[in-house]
Amino acid sequence: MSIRRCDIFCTVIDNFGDIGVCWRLARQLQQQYQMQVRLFVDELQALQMLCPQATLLPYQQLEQIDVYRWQPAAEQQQTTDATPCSADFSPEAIADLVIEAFACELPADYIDAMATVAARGKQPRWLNLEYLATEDWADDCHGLTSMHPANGLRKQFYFPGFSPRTGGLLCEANLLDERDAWQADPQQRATLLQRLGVAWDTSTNQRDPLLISLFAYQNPAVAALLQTLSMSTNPVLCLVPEGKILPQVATALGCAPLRRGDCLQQGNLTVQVLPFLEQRDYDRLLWSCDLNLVRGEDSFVRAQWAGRPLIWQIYPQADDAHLDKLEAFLQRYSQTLPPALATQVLTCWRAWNQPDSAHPDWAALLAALADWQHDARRWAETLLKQGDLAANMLQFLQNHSD
Ligand code: TRH
Repeated sequence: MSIRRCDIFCTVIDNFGDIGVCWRLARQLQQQYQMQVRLFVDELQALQMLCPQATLLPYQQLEQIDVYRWQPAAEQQQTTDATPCSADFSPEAIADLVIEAFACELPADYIDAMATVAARGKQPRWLNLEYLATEDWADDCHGLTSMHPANGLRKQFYFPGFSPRTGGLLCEANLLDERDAWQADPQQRATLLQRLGVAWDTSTNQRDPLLISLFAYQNPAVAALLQTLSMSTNPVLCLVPEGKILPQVATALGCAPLRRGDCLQQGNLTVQVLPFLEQRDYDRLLWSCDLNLVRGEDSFVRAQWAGRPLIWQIYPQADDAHLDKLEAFLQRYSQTLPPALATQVLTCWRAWNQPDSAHPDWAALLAALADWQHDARRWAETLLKQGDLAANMLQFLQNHSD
């Protein structure tokens, strides 16, 4: 069955990762595979953060993708303004591939239409795109099928992950070439930073400061990190896109609440607050920095593709379930590092995620950045060997066609 049309349903739980992944996948399926894509999102404000040309209108076309606002059933019960989604949910309009992201519940009338299409002979393919998995169990869960109790429609579970038996990671076909071209041309970085209002002087022969990006949830560990950076022998420039970490950065620096554009100096450290960037610019920022502190899911994956050292703050879950996920990733990642560096990375990542659990030597980690750089680049190349998520997904659909 050739897949020409894809419908992606996304609910924004909180933050930007859900829509970040769906928007990226939608664009890739449209641009690389010329699919006709409809993207259904319940919170257009979140999309607007990543894609400033998005509006709050119930329908719009963005980069050749039809974007609709929809309200999942659970949300409809909580509001008096349950405006129906304006998209066509007739059986003729149902896509060949239906992706429900992160187990969001498809509209009942949409499922009914899928059942009608199935009764006519061929069920649309239905995938539940899961959250990123780092643990081994994902190998066995990837691709499992569940049957709808009422109408027998089959849905398969698709797990992004780090082993060849999972679905891989989102990565556009030209991403690493674009990254390489960017990293080979310091002028591009200078132009980006100037556009973002960062004072970046390329005219002198002075050494560039160490460039760090900081995207994090609330995190008390930031104080010790910033203190170490302020005592660095070389200048450090830490760029912080607006977000949840700002109050703790302000406390650590002993200053008034921080706002976009603010720039503060402490010792050899300069901290500058950036606006939240358009999603493509955020990639470019990651490519530009010597160290990226990232969080959640999508920025974590993008920082790996950047081929630069990274520190991950994992999305916290109930009962500390996220810590197993963190350790599973660290197991994979640290195996590819020289032992001394691996120990530093393990300690610092653990301390970043559980400030009382470990005593990080941030200074030692920073001193190892140049070595880590080579490994970070190699890691990205290794990951690419398992293929990218969109290509793997289409292959999966072909291999499991019924
Ligand atoms: O925003 P997040 O914390 O999202 C999280 C995770 O996805 C988590 O798994 C999920 O359960 C939870 O949300 C609900 O972090 P994440 O995943 O990195 O998503 C951020 C997105 O924002 C990503 O697509 C990158 C993008 N981004 C920009 O476009 N511009 C920016 O300036 C920044 C800092 C990020």
